[in-house]
Amino acid sequence: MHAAKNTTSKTQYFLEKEEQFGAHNYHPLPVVLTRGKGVFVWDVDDRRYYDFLSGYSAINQGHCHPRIIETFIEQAQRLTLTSRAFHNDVLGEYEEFITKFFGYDKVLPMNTGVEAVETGLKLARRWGYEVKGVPHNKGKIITCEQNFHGRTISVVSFSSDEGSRKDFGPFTPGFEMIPYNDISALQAALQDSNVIAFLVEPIQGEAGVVVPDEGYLAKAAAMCKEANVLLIADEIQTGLARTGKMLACDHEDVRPDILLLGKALSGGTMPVSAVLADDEIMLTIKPGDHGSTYGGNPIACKVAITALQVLVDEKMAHNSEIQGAYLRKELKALGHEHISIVRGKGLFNAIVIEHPKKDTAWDICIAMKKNGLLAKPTHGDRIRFAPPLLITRPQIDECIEIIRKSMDNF
Ligand code: IF1
Repeated sequence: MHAAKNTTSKTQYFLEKEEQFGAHNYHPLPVVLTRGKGVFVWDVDDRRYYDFLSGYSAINQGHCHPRIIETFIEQAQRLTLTSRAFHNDVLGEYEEFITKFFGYDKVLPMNTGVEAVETGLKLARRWGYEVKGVPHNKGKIITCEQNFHGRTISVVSFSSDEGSRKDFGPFTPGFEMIPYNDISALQAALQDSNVIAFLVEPIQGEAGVVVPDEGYLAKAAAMCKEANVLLIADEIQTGLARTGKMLACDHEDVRPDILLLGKALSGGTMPVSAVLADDEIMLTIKPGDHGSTYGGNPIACKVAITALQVLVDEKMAHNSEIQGAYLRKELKALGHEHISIVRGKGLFNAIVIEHPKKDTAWDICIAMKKNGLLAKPTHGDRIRFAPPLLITRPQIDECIEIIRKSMDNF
């Protein structure tokens, strides 16, 4: 009944199909999209929306970016997959491009974000036993409360979100959780000589865009170095210009030992992830020790080169910084009684809703949808605002107007 009030019969048709035949592991907004261009998406009734989620930051370059799509199609017509059993004429070119781009000796290509995380953890453990000399199977990896790194059993083994873990055990041992943005907790955890690595998001996305104190990352990096512990930065969501720099780590001139990338590495066209590290770490993995059928496939390689090039050519980090600051300023200027917090960096932002009614954030998202803007609530009271990075100032003005109008009813 509730859904029917907000949807047309055409939309309802698609909602019912998913409800009947798909697993119920998501609860999307009742909108059915059929095409996208730049900062916009259109639904099956041809209504246009601003996309303020950007596929959880996979669409930083904008929907269906012409250069990325052209690259995709060109390579798709030529060679799509060789597996890593044979060489192809694209992989090496991509490996050279991305390692020089980010300044690392080597790259290990994977597909999804969580595969990059798993790969980073495996690499760290190998390095811990074979280079650092931690006693076998005694290694520990430090992670943060409220983290989000993906959905595999090992990765949810160190999640603090009950829903992500309930009845999925037994879990993988070897992880220790500390509070995020807490330097003394990290200091204490690093006392243990069996600690191999510290895995951290430079800004916590799923937690509701939690930006740590200035200097946190730099201090953490220095302390890890001092303790001979690897810093693994999960930049799968914060990377690739989202926060106003190419990497969120760049805000504090931090160079992680292991860098994890995903999402926008393909501009939203296919799952492409990457793990970057120097030889001392990367060469601990030998032929046959790790891999993936699709990792480093020719389409992914070509698309990733173009996706990175587009970010640079269109100065998307700069635009993210400028428009992000403007968006936060205008959100604060709304002075809305139910917006208790506006926070973020670049175009990676969230508002926290304070309202006596529990589902207000969801209801606000439904109202914004009606007015032509799509955003997603998390944790019941937070709404993420993360549009594609090519959004312009007049477009932000229009979006602020939509947000204001949508919130006036609450
Ligand atoms: C879902 C969140 C975003 C990530 C970081 C690794 C991964 C992700 C920092 C895994 C994935 C996604 C997955 C998506 C929801 C989404 C999300 F709300 F859950 F936290 F973006 F904010 N590291 N994040 O954010 O990447 O394997 O999915 O490619 O529904 O699970 P993946």
